[in-house]
Amino acid sequence: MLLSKQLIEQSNNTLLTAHQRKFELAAADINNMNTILQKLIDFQVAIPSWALGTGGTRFGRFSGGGEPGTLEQKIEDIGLLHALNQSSGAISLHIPWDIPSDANAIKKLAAHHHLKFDAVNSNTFQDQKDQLHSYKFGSLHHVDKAVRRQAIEHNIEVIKHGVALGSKSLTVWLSDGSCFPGQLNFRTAWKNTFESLQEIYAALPSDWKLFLEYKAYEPNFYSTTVGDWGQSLLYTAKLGPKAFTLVDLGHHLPNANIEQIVSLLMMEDKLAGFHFNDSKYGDDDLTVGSINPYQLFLIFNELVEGMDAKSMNHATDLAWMIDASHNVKDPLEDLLQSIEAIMIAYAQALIVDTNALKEAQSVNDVVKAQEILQAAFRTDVRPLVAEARMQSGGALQPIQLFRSLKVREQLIQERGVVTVATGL
Ligand SMILES: [Mn+2]
Repeated sequence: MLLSKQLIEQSNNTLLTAHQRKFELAAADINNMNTILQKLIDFQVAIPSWALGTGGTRFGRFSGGGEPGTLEQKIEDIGLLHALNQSSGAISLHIPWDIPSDANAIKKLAAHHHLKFDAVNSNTFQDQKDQLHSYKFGSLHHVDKAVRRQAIEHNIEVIKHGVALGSKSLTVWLSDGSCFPGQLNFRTAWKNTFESLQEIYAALPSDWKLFLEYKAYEPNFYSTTVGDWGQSLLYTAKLGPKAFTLVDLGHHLPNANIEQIVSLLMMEDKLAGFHFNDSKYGDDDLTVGSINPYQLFLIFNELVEGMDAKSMNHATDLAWMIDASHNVKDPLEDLLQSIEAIMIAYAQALIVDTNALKEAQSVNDVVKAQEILQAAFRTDVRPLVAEARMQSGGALQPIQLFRSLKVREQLIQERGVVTVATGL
């Protein structure tokens, strides 16, 4: 289904007076409002093709109705999100879950919904039906060269799919690791992985990037071969200038200082971008900003400061993507909440008084530094985010409109109650 501009405008008109009152109040204290609004308008977050269905756990999956059963339907769903918030203008495909049968037709459909193709993702953490060798004991680090070869070829295949669609980057996340002490020789595993990555790196087109995502644990529980940002950076530094380290917020051990990691990766020009989500305990894949919005703000504060220090384009120089899963929510409503949380954290980072903060840091005024950061964090920037959304043609209240238009009910009518999206 398509949401007409007219429906969105009608809805905005009924909310306009209340919005303007809140916006003017918020705007009164902000100097460079137009610059901030333009940055918010430009900022786009890619939606992964596996986030449109209801997420599961290893104990069960409770599918909702009207889930997209095909790649075409997934693109339509992201088109709906983008129509509502004008901030979800890209899709990130997972191969082999979403192999396009006709790349040109898929490209056309995406363009019709004003969507671009973000990074393509390979999958060597599962065995596929027709696969010759198993990834039970890893893929790029495997002790058997034939398994490594198969995993390398798969990644090269994924690059080819991406080229056909206009993607410019490959994200590699490996579940390779070990569950028990003694299972692996760490150095052999590292060297095998590095040699495999070198072959994939060599197959990248000249304008492509390789993103290497790390994760502390799970599915392996004793060691992970790309287990933290140091290990990922070691690989990407040795691979070359087209290799970058990807930060997934849920892939750290508890209480890790992610904002510091981000800051240093940017300093080294090695930050690829983000997989956004939130977590309480581990890789929980919860809605962005649902558990620890202050951490998200602190990360964006480092991002904005670091990108500005290098004159980077906030919207295009790093990769922004959601990587979350939704056990108990409507996936589309959840994604709207995640995008909103990202935009709020970004807007708060944009209003930090950077000069005052530098001044406070230079004289060790710890209290002042905290006051400056928390003044931004405690500012209600929702009217700014809503204004940017309205100016770019989106809805002032996306979730409210999604519900009042009964979008999910219509999708269930179109697709049926029992539909299951591909993914985990
Ligand atoms: Mn991820």
